[in-house]
Amino acid sequence: RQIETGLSEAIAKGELKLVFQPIVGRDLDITGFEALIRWCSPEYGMVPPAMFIPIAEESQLIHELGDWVIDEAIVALKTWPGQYVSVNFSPRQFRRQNFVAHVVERVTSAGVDPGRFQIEITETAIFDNVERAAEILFKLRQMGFRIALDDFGTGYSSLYNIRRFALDCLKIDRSFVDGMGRERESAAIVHSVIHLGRALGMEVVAEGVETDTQLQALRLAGCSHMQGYFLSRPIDAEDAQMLAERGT
Ligand code: G
Ligand code: G
Ligand code: MN
Ligand code: NA
Repeated sequence: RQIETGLSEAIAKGELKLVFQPIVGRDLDITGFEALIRWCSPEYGMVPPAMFIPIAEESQLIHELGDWVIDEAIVALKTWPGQYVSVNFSPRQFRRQNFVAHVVERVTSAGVDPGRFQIEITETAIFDNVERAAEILFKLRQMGFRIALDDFGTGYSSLYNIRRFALDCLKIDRSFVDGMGRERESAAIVHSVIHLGRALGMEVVAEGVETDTQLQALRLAGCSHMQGYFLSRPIDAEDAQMLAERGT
């Protein structure tokens, strides 16, 4: 409860910041950045999002927080040459009434091309109302937004979801990338998701690339995009802008 009070004041006090982790193509060219929230609290120190997002999710706070993230992502998009920004949306944000109108309003009124704004959701967000989710994603895509399915492979009915929904990008969960070098099962799953994505014309991003060995194995497997500490940790907006302008 205490965290909730601190969190609701954190926005006004400027204690939140957004960091950006590059997403790179095969030649290490930067195609986008994932926006990740950080809370630097004078009271609690650095609070990881895994700790405060679930708390925010329990109340309306998630909407306030989410809007702040959207606006910060928009600021970044206006300063970078052409890359996209991938913004995480939690299930409750996605279920919000008028979600589509809300996001469209914020992004287009800022004069930002929706084609550079990627909406990252997990299978959990769509699971409880598949019909409604399909409608929302279809509308967003019609408006030109990019849609990514995050943590792919860890949710329910994965294959059903990619058949049913309009998606631009599949993000292979880092647990599979991590297991690739050790287990035949993980390697096989990574390979098949890469092929599936390719066959369906989707971008596939392997998450959690931590070693050169993983990077090479993913390249060999035909993976088009990668993200992880080996390539870059999440960095602040100024550093991201420099990378974006340099391109690699
Ligand atoms: O950055 P880190 O790996 O610690 O993030 C942990 C979790 O918090 C991830 O699952 C990530 O998706 C989530 N997260 C990070 N930033 C945001 C955000 O801006 N909004 C939402 N809803 N989730 C976020
Ligand atoms: O759930 P989601 O995929 O949005 O979570 C992204 C989280 O993964 C971020 O908190 C980010 O800090 C973290 N992350 C990014 N790259 C790596 C990596 O190479 N290894 C690990 N362990 N975590 C990573
Ligand atoms: Mn994510
Ligand atoms: Na993920």
